[in-house]
Amino acid sequence: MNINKFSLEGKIAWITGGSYGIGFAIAEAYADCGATIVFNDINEDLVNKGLAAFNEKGIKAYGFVCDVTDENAVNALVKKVEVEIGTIDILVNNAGIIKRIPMHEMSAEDFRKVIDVDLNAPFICAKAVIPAMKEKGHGKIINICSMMSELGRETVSAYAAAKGGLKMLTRNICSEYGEYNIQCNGIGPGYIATPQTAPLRERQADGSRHPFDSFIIAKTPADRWGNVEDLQGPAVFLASEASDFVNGHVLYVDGGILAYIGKQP
Ligand code: NAP
Ligand code: GCO
Repeated sequence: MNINKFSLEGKIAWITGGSYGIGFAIAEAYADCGATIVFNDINEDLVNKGLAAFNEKGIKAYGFVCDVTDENAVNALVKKVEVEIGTIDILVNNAGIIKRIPMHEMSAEDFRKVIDVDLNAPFICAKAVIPAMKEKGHGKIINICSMMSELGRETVSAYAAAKGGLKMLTRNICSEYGEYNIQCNGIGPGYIATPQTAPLRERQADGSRHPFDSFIIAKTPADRWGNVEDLQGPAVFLASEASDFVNGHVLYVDGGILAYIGKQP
């Protein structure tokens, strides 16, 4: 097999919410494989934080302030990138939020906000890049799903609904655009140590592990939380020619949680 199938040389990759966390790690891996990196975040401070972090890694990245829920802003970003840098070959819908509130206490506004960022925005961003991908005759769209695309748990009703919907949006983009050589797949990270999950890992006052931390360790065959580097290889695979016949799939990178009933207490 030609190992260059995993190369991203000459490709332009847009990672939404890529200033830090999972998005940044994926962007770093794509840059290491030769891609030009475009990222956005919700405010200038975060974009500058991301630019500084990429610069520290020796990566020339293009950063933009853009709220992915704002369709006009997204379309303007894509147009600007196409004019100044080139058409986008790879889109990673990474930007996301979570609100951990018991459903009976959650406002409809909070529910809508999570759906807006975690489901409506991936639709907006994918819709913005598909026309040029159709024109070029190829494209890769990678939606960052979640174990909550498959499972529920207390307090994450909006997030699970959004990520479940994102799994089906992934399958529908595959169905509608596969004939144009556009592959749309998901990555379903398990529990990854990032700012988003920091509240679930905080040490207790007595120095003991957070109960949820212990719970996840017992549910994970790998016996550890994931780190952002665990996602880099799968993300490169799904962005590269090596996955041209993989479409509509959610690749779970979860250390085996979804396969495991959990360690007996
Ligand atoms: P994170 O640390 O919260 O980072 C999310 C990024 O998206 C942040 O830079 C955030 O900016 C940005 N963002 C949020 N709303 C945005 C908007 N409207 N427009 C533009 N950017 C926006 O999350 P993460 O842990 O790296 O997770 C990244 C993705 O993986 C998310 O979709 C998450 O649901 C998913 N995921 C995470 C885990 C995990 O265990 N960490 C597991 C499965 C799936 P702000 O800082 O301003 O919010
Ligand atoms: C939670 C966590 C999870 C992870 C991830 C798991 O509160 O349960 O935040 O939702 O973020 O989505 O795959």
